[in-house]
Amino acid sequence: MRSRRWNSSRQFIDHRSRSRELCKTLPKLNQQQVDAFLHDGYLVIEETFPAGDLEPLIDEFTEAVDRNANRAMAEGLVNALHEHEPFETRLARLVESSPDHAAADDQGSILFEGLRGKHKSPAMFALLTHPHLLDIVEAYIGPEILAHPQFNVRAKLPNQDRSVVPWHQDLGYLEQDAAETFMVNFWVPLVDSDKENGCLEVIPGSHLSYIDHVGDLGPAGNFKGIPDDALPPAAPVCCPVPRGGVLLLQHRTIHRSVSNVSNTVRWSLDIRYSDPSLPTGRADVPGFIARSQSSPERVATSLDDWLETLQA
Ligand SMILES: O=C(O)CCC(=O)C(=O)O
Repeated sequence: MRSRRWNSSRQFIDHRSRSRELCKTLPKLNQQQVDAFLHDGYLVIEETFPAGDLEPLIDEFTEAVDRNANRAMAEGLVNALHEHEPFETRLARLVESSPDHAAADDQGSILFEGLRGKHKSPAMFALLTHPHLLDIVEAYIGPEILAHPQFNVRAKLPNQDRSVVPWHQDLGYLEQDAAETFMVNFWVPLVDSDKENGCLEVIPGSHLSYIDHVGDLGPAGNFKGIPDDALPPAAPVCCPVPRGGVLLLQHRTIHRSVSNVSNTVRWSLDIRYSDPSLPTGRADVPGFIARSQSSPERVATSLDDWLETLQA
């Protein structure tokens, strides 16, 4: 195992003084919270936006689950629609009751269409450009903000090995040209999240160095990550986050998600932001400009603008 100390105290100090200036305008972050994220590499903010602001996205996923259920029924993958189950449980009941559980639960199953990875929709665009999220990002990197191309929606089902994510740093999933790009990463649950339904755990202070990642980790062997014997000694912290809250992470903060041992689906998004002038670690996939003081005309104002950047 080779590890590399991140020795950029200058960048650290610059961010701190910038944030001290900007956080005065933020109703949602006090100075202590601003500093805690820089110092610890993570921060739970319990009330980030009114939970109702997540409804449009939840409605889109609810419709997708219904559409997928009907297709799966037509194709014989499921034999009950479970249409009275709520958002929190319907997908789990569909998969569990399938006569071919392995096929239903497969990542490529029609039951998960539109419910995994890079969901691009009006509600997703609205969430990515939510002013409260962008205000938080601005406190750390200033008013030039790129919605980073790496983001995910995750429907983490009960007792589903393939969605248990081992210890890793998000930088381990990016090209290393992004090593010095300060990123503000948000983990956004769409339902109340806790240890039982598989929330995240973090290692405080682990954001100061990068540790090489290896493959085939996690109970299903499907993720890159950091082996246990290479982890720093600090005790992990479990980070339950209520719906309407977020967990902030830096791109070197070591974190994992634990198994969902509840009987509900732990729905979440993970999204990221960085300065548009700095490498994203995903040179081949564009993000979009979510906020810009210097070039407001470059800001994407709709889903169409976002989709256009992908074609450029
Ligand atoms: O949501 C999860 O289960 C894992 C999320 C994660 O590890 C990440 O966002 O990097």
